[in-house]
Amino acid sequence: MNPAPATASHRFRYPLAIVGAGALGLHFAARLAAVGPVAVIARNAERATALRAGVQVGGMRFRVDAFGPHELPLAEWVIILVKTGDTADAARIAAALQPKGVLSLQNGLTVDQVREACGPLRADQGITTEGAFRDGDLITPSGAGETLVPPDFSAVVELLSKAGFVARVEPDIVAARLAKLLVNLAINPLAALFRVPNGALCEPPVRLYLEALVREAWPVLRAEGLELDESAALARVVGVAQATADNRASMLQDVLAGRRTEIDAITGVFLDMALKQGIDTPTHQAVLTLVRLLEPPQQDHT
Ligand code: KPL
Repeated sequence: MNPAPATASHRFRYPLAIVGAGALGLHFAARLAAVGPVAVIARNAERATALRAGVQVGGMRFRVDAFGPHELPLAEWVIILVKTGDTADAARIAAALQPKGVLSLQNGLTVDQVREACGPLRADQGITTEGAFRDGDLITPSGAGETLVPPDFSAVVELLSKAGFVARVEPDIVAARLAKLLVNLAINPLAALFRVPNGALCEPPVRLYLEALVREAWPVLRAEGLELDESAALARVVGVAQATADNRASMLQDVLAGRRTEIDAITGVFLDMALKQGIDTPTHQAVLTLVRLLEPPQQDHT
């Protein structure tokens, strides 16, 4: 996808733009739009037109300032909220908005890819544990999480806080990203395999699997810089699962919609780390194989 940069006929500069019109992107956009202008960049012009007609987010009908990739506005700051398979395209679009900075809030570890696509622009990756899911045209926010951003992005924290999100600057964003990876490693594949909302993962029988995944994951993530022992790691995962109890994890949503999942960007990335460290992680390996079996044979990043 070749993004078209903003032209002189379309000069309004949004304080914030979101690249990605999935459940989470629209959840963020709806709340931000209640307190100021926000642009949403959809995957194509047809989707943008549909969004401009309105979308239901929770109890609110929301007319989105939506744009396709060939009619881009300008923006001060850009948040990327697309699936990991679409990162490079999304980052190129984000850069074409001519912002002060591009912030990925995606799952997985996408920071290198985003930086590469953004060139000299300030670009980094924060984390969010906000949850939302989509049923047809209805987006349902499901459990307030928190959003942590690197120090250079305090302006984004201000915008998010004004919209009522729990957001803050996190000086050790590398550790925060590893903590989010831990959460995704345990919650996402199990939610997809057992087809349950996040809260059910803390109860038997799935709890056993959750504990096994955390037990294998924490030594690997610790060696990468996440200062958590086994019980703290488990408490972190259970805390997020309970805070987003009614949410369908994004991997479950992908499986139910017949889409490709983010298993390679989550468990695949983790298995590479474990391999480099020479640590055996058979349960994660099994989970990767099982989730791949649920995916459609052809790539489909819609
Ligand atoms: O990031 C998430 C996801 O679903 O991808 C969590 C935090 C697990 C919330 O569901």
